[in-house]
Amino acid sequence: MSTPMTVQQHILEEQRRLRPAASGEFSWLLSGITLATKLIAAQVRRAGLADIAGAAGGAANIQGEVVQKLDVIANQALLNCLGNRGNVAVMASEEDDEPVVSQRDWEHGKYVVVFDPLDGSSNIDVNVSVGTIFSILRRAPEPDRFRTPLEDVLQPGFKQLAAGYVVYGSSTMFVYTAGNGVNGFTLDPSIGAYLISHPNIRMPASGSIYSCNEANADTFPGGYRKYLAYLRSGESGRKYSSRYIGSLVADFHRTLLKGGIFLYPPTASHPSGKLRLMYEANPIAFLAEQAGGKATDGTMRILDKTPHSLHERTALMVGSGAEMEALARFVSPA
Ligand code: P6P
Repeated sequence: MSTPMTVQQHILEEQRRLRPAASGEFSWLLSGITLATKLIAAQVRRAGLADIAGAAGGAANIQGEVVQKLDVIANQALLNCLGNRGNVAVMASEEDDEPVVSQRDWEHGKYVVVFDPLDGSSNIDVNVSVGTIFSILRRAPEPDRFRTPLEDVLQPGFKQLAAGYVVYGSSTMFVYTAGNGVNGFTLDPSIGAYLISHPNIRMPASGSIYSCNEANADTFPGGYRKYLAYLRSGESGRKYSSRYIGSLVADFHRTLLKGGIFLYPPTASHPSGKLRLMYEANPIAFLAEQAGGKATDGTMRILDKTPHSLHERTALMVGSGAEMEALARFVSPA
């Protein structure tokens, strides 16, 4: 019986094919992420059974959000599984105010990993899909001056070596790109392995779903309101449905597979956008472009944005070419 390819085999084969000189270090790093997400999946699957789904004693993270216990567990799993890989120099998490240094040694510490350990965690208590999002950068060559860990992290999205997410939904799926297309793997809990289930994912050139928090629509800038009216009017020649889960990973995963558009424009409460550039928008944008889609902040390509702080926010519009090109006609760069 031939077993489907595992994510480890896929990563190794891709590294051998694309970077014959690769030392296997990159695939070793990615295996740290897959291990952490299996630990997280095990906890997410039993969240209602133990007293871990509730807020972690009301503690608040840098975002000022009540930290769910699963957030803490997920963050610790990633820090532990990546921290002992030996080739990760710096880790930066949505849960931590500052980056964590794990390997200052320039010879070994080649990589920087930025992640949102459990995105959408406010949905855990109502059993809605949540996710882990990650972005892998190369640590710049040894500088001729001292550089802080934060300087190692703050790189524009086009410098990402790899990016991906795990969506803890009806099944647990690992979706990633290393710059050569997007591939999806489904966790088989009976053997504890991610097996290839969605090879070479391509985002449809157009879709019939738009996704945004309609409660904010009255405070979107005018161009976005006109665009949503255009989608609803049928002028595009397509009938659209509205779907919004409130977990970026779940809303994007649907957009990746079905096409259409996800929008989080500027709002009255978040005039610069709500989503985080480094560990939400950048990895999602890399995946979208690798699958044939587009991602902007309404004025420019997400991957071209220069980050200025670890937790900075951005507007994010991401989706199929047809919907993104139509959007650009309504929302011209400032
Ligand atoms: P709103 C979850 O908190 C999150 O960061 C993303 O996963 C999600 O897309 C967004 O916020 C939802 O925000 O304002 O619609 O609840």
